[in-house]
Amino acid sequence: MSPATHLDVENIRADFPILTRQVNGRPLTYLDNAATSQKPNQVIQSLVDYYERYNSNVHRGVHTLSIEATEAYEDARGKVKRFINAPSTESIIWTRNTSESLNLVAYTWAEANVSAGDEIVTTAMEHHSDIVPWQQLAMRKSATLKIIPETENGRLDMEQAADLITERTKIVATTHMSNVLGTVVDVKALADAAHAVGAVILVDGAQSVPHMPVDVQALNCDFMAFSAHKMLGPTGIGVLYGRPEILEAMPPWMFGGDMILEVSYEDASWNDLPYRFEAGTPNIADAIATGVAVDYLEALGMENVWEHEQKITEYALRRFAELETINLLGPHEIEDKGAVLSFSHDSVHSHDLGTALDQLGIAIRTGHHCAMPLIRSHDIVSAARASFYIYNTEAEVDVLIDGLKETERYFSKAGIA
Ligand code: C6P
Repeated sequence: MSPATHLDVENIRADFPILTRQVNGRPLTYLDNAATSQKPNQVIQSLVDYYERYNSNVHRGVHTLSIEATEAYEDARGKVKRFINAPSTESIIWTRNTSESLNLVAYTWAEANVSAGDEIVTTAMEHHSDIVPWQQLAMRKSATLKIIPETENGRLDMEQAADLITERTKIVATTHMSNVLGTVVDVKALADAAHAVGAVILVDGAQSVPHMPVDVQALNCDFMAFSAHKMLGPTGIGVLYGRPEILEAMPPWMFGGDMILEVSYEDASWNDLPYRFEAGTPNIADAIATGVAVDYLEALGMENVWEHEQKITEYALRRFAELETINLLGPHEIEDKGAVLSFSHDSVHSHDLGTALDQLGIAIRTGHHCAMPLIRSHDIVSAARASFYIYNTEAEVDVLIDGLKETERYFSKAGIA
């Protein structure tokens, strides 16, 4: 057993009502955190509190409820700014999720700045949300999409990255941490390479911001996208960070209420940042609850969150090594690896593994993980994935390993494994 970490996991678990659930007669072992995290009482209660006490629209009313809602909504933006060390609240745009944040950049900055013959550089490890918008943009603009490959040991090939980022590159779009391999990418090195040729860098932080200290200024990134639901917050709310001077020059994407300054029957002018990119009544309750999720994580300390997850992942890697018929994807060592373990079985389909584990109360994800090109590059069509968060324990890793052994015995008795 590894030594204890700075997180008091027992206390943390007491904040998450769902973790007391039984599933199929067993205590829930929730290992699907890369898909979405569970929510603590504090976040759930903040949603109830908003609807019970001060539900009203923001930026539009002079009455008390509207003022309270506006203050809480903007306060949450300030918390997010502090959490990722953004230079100003103007650089924090509320969106629906990571996917919308990435699309926002593709449809605004990139639409205005990428032309025929230009190059867009992304990586072999991207989620569909960070591939498809660039494919579509490349088609619209007759631009070229280039892919930085994965190395044999599950890292990003930084030598190839240096060759692929050229004077023609307009944008580098990279994940910070792969949702399949767990690989943590050296974003700072890519940012330096992008800036050296006058390109911008967009970072998909969906899997990094919830799990490690992230400082957008230290990383020197121009854009960072992430979702609240993977970091203890509600679904339906996400963030796009943008470097203020870049956002200032960016055309709006969606038009409507709150994003305008003046409107006549003929024309319109745009509101200040960040409202220019937040058309219509925003997701007020969920933005406020995201602020509460940030408070929760900050109280734990992101260094401690990362340390806890490194310990549990290291333990899981050791235990997985016992399973001869399981093939791990991505790095097999803890260096540059977050709390995501994807794997395939020699003969049992990942969906069968997932279904069998569910019978034991264990929730993992199975399938292509919205990263089909990456999964196929590993000569498989589907993988199983266990992913950990602040409330997971080494004992739960043991439950998973025992579950996999039991599943293997079942399938081998049936003559399948
Ligand atoms: N990955 C997973 O199970 P949304 O759905 O917009 O909140 O996040 C999209 C997204 C973008 N990038 C990365 C690296 C991601 O992991 C995800 C979401 C989930 O892996 C759901 S497909």
